[in-house]
Amino acid sequence: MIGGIIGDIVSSPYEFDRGGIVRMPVDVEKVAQDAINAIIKKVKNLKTLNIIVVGKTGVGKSTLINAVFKDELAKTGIGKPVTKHMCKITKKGLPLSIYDTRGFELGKEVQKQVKDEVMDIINKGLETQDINKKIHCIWYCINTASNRVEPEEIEWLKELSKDTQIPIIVVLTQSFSDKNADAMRKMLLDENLDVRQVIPVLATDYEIDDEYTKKAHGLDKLIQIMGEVLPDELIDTLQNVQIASLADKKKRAQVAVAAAVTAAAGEGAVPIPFSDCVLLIPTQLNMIASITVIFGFDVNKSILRGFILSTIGTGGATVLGKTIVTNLIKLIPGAGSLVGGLISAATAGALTAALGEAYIGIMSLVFNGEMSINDLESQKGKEKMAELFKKELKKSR
Ligand SMILES: Nc1nc2c(ncn2[C@@H]2O[C@H](COP(=O)(O)OP(=O)(O)OP(=O)(O)O)[C@@H](O)[C@H]2O)c(=O)[nH]1
Ligand SMILES: [Mg+2]
Repeated sequence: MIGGIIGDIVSSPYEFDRGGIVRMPVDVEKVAQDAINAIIKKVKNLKTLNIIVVGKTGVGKSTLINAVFKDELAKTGIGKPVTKHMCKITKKGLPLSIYDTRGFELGKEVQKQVKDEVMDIINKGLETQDINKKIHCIWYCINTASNRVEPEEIEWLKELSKDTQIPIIVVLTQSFSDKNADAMRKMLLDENLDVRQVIPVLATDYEIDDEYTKKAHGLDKLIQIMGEVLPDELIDTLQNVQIASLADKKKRAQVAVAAAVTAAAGEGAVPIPFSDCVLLIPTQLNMIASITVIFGFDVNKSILRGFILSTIGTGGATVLGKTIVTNLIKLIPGAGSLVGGLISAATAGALTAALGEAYIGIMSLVFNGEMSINDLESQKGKEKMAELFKKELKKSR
């Protein structure tokens, strides 16, 4: 009997069954609070990602930034001038700084200043030896719609890649014509530039005429390449702040699930008295916290409480561990039954995997706008969570 068992919050002391086995009912409130604490700690520990965005005025830098990162950063963030032609955009609580560079279209003299300022910012970051202060990537934006790339831009791209070790990604903005984008990409590739990728992007839908709108595209590719060029320490940050690729968030979240499954299997053969805690031990809490951070949503305690209750369904004093676990196990094909009051390593792993996948499923629905974060607190949201968990259990091995 899982799902919908939304009983009172249990905070009672140990109970004994007829065999004298100690049962420890789960204190859902405490578990939810522990999960929130774990999330807060993880967010606090995220390293700051620093990106320089270069490109002539009007190429679509701000549009790109707003489409890739959460909170409409270019619109709502605070822009602080750090040099004559560079503005650092940040937002409280977001582990991200964008250096927006301007003036590259204003002739040779200003171009030289911009170049010097970029190098200066890069070198200052390097001097600190602090990952939170270093520049991790440069997005060099060129407008596809302009149909041309100035020789000075090619020249600078060559200089930049020669003078720094920072990965450079060329973003071909406003690529509403695939043909033009392909031609420009090919032309740039022929220059043998030392850049990581040349990616055509349309950051937001583009209405060509009343009948035809070109859909936004290319942002997922940009995130994928970012995932490849950034050091591992910054991948959780990237996923936390990006809103452009669900596939990449899921992939990263599944890494967290796999790690938890391995750990849970290692902790397997859990004695049944504690089995209603088995899903709530630090391994699973940590997994849920990791997935939350990767998705980057503001998940509150009430949502987590709902998730716990609607998946493992504990909480009611009438529903004790053995019943829950026995019923959950019945859903897992080939898991057998409880033997000697222990659940096997495989079962512990399967339960953990199902819990993680169900949570990823819920987060994905929110990402796609099929549910809102607030919906998760409603009865409908809880039913959805229970349904996903059940489905995942049935899928397992
Ligand atoms: N539909 C659509 N319009 C875009 C896109 N990128 C840029 N634009 C439009 O191009 C114009 C300039 O875009 P911005 O993002 O402000 O360009 P910017 O590079 O930030 O410009 P500056 O801040 O002046 O340097 C705006 O009117 C945008 O709406 C896109 O991907 N899709
Ligand atoms: Mg702008």
